[in-house]
Amino acid sequence: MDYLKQFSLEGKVALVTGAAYGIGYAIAKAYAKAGAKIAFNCRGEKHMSEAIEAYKKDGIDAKGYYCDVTKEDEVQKMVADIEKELGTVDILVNNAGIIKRIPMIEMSAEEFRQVVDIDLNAPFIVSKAVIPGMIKKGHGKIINICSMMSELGRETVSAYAAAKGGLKMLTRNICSEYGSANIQCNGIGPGYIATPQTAPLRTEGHPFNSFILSKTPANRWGTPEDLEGPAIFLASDASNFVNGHILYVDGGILAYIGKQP
Ligand code: NAP
Ligand code: GCO
Repeated sequence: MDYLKQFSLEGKVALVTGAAYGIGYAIAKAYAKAGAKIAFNCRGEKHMSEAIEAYKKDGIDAKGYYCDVTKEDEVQKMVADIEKELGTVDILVNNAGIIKRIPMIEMSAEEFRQVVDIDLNAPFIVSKAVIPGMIKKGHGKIINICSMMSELGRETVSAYAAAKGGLKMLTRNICSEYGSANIQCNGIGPGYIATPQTAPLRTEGHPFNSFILSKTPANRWGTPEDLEGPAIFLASDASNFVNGHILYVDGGILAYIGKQP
């Protein structure tokens, strides 16, 4: 038996939300290389045209859709358009997300709600839109991009940690509710990855940079490419009996007390 075949995504349709750049882009690129047809969304014209250009340069014919994942009508239309143009969504990666780093007592309720809306409510909305098609097709894969903040807190990220903790439990609940329809729903919990989202933490001399290196056995920031293999695994037949699991891809941070100063 060709063991690599079980990792193939040939003939599959993958929707990766927020995949104009960053982690989503890397995952979508990896899925395309594994044989999947790619659909992605973002909100702005500039990011969309730059992304289409970048995918083309990587030899990928990705289809971009304008969609704010917090808006259920836009999501329902995007999924219907994907089904018309590419086919039923076989693989969904709920990747779109934001963070606001504000001390909790200085954060407005509106700012808290905005983070939870994008990082938790949106994965519910998009999953709800694709699950009926997956049930009809007899299989589906949903991968939620969680975070180390699904397990740990830190100063200034209360909304983000609450949302990502909730996303861990939404992952387990989709597993529980739709596992019998042969839908596997798992999470990926990236560690600290070098993307635009963490750029403010990686500026020259920023104390957070040396802090993270001291907490990471691999002694480096992760790259979006570090997530490609785990994402392919969870989207492929190789993980058909893995369900409700959060796979941490963090260079060992969660296992490590930190380097002695
Ligand atoms: P990023 O570079 O900031 O990219 C975020 C993406 O989400 C962008 O494409 C953005 O598109 C999209 N997005 C945000 N709000 C949206 C909305 N309402 N509707 C549609 N798209 C929206 O972030 P990243 O570092 O790649 O992170 C991607 C995911 O991984 C996030 O869920 C993040 O929480 C998670 N994560 C990141 C790290 C890390 O260290 N970087 C670690 C753990 C988990 P627009 O162009 O439309 O804004
Ligand atoms: C932060 C970072 C983290 C990472 C990631 C860690 O401010 O602490 O942005 O939240 O983005 O979620 O897994």
